[in-house]
Amino acid sequence: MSVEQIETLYAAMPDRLARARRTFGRPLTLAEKILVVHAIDFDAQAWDRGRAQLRLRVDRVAMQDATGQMALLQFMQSGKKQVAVPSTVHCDHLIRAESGASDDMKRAVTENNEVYNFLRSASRKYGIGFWRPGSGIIHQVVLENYAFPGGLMIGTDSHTPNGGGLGMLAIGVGGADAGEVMAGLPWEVLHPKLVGVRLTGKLHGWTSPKDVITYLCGLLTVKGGTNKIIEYFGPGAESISATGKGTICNMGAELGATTSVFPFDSRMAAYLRATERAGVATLAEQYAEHLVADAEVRETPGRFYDEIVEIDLDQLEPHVVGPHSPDRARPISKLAVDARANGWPATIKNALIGSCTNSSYEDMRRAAHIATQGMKAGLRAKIPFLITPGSERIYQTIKRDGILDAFEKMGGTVLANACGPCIGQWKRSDVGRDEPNTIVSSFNRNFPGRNDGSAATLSFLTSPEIVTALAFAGTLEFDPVHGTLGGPDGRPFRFTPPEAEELPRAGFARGEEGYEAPAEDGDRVTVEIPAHSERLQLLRPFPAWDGADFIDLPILVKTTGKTTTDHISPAGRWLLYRGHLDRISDNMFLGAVNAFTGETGQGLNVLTGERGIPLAQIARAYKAKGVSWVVVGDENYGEGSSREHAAMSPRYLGCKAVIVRSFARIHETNLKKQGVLPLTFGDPRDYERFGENDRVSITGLGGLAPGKPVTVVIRKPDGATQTIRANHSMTDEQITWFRAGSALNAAT
Ligand code: MIC
Ligand code: SF4
Repeated sequence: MSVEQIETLYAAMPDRLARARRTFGRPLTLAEKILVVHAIDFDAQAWDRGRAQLRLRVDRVAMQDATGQMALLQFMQSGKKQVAVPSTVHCDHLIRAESGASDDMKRAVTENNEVYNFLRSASRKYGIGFWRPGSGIIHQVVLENYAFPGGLMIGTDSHTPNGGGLGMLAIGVGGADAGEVMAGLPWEVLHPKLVGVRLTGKLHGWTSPKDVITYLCGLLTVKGGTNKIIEYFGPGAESISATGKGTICNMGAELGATTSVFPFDSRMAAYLRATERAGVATLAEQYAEHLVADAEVRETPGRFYDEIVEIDLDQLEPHVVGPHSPDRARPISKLAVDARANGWPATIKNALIGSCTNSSYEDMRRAAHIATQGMKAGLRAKIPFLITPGSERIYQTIKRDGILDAFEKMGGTVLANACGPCIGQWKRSDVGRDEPNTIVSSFNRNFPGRNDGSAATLSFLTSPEIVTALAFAGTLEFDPVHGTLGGPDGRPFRFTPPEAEELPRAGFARGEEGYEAPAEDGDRVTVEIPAHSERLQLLRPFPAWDGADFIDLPILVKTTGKTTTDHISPAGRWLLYRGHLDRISDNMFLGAVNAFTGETGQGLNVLTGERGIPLAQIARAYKAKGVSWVVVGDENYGEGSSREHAAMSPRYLGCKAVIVRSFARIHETNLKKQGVLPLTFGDPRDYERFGENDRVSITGLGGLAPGKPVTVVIRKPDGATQTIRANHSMTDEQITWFRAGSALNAAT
């Protein structure tokens, strides 16, 4: 948005907010202010947290290259000529880390040519800004260029909340949501509950923004934030830089939170000025009282938030989380003991810094401060040390300021400005396929198989400065905060706490940032999709519901334990097929653990009796016979990413319903959008009732209505039946999606 458009938004705030205070009869939190200002129709809107469906006008849409393909393919089905809101595409996920930035970039551009041409031509045609491969990771580029206090954006990536570091409500969604908003429809979301996090004290020494969020992950768990906005406030907030706030909001996705946000302050203004947006900074300063929670809320928060968490930054220790889940948290001082108790290999094989979560100038400088200390003591990295800068601007700046040089001298390799190893785009040759091994990174996710495709890799997450110190030690036994390392002279060496400026003194260096504006006349641009592409496939609408109940459907899989989107639709090499629904569907449930057999990704074809068959193959066999199926799952099903392939592939291969203990927000919406029934057990123990050879009927679908449970009948192989209730959270409108076969069918 231009400064003028932001000014128009801000100018409307005083009146709108005063009206909301009158209607609610109380002061407002920051998140509420942003929601109120973006309501399509304030008066018609129900403002009932945890229950009402909000209809909102968003300021911006951002898409990355892996999810953006489906978002654009769906937008194209709307038949619109131009996007209705400012939108951008960012090429970051498809670049594989192999031998360093320059070679990796060349290879990516060749390998992904077809996909990049599609994204570029569609962007040019429909009025979308296009950020070339190498320009940086979506969230870093958005923070540098587009995020602003008080704004509302959606992004086809779960870490979109990064924008909360600049006081924006930035929310991760599936591609269907993005496609609809770009086609001019309002954006709908369940009115989130509000968690207030009051920060006191100051960040200091080794403790960094990452520790605020890893600590919180331990406290609230990966589902603690579902359908909630985490709003930070309190005197400690101002001790955190804008990019540090970005780190905290970014990784709020690991709590399952709808989004996270910080109040506007001087650190945000400084960042806006450093990124050449002084006009926005001045405007925000002028309207500052509207870009923070009301005074009464800050003074007596307990009355206005649904939950309150207090964190004293003075007391907070650096934390390390993992392996396999970001909420497995402990302070660094307990890491060695925990590793020994669990038999995790202490030797670290790789140390990685960067990613969208932690690749700011401040992060890199703090890590470089540790790197320089280590080298002065005569040490070098004991293990491979990989650095992914978040954007071209960061890359150019850290190069100019000698930071890259420090990393390289210590033995590090600089990778492209992209997601790389964070999303399995990492060609690793240092360990055998199923060899248990330990890695540490400053990333945000660590589900099994995430980084290198191997579930045997134990991935720990912590701040970039701790990762850098661990790279010198090569072992989880080392605690850089309290311990010493043996220097080459045999004398014990102790790191001093990292220190860094948050913003480059000489300003950011600007290289070729790689932005391409849309065409003046989109009508003259053709979207490039080669006829027999293996990577891109135009979508065909899913069939509408035929009006019949679902009778005697087999259970394709009953998953046990964590079933993240990485389990349902793995990334890594499968990223190749994100624009080709048929091809990517071969990855369906490859990472899911089958409760019936203990196998991963495999199961029983109940029609033929064959065992050990990949689940996607079984689904295809059922589909060929016209047999639909259901999935049974556990808690927080669909946790993690926004990739709607985890809903589209099941839909495409014949899934009618997913019945679980609980859902993660984005995935539940994605299932609804694609016309699959998302159901939760009336009683969580009902999960135990489902057996491998049972058949499942879901009845009364003609009378599907909001808040009304459906009946699920489980028929056992001996013919005995058990009837249970299952709940859904569909609104009237969402029920029309189910009937039409998908949200897109309902809209067109
Ligand atoms: C992730 O971090 O899991 C991803 C890869 O960025 C995903 C998006 C995708 O799968 O393309 C996300 O976070 O939404
Ligand atoms: Fe990319 Fe990793 Fe960030 Fe997802 S979490 S956007 S894969 S860097």
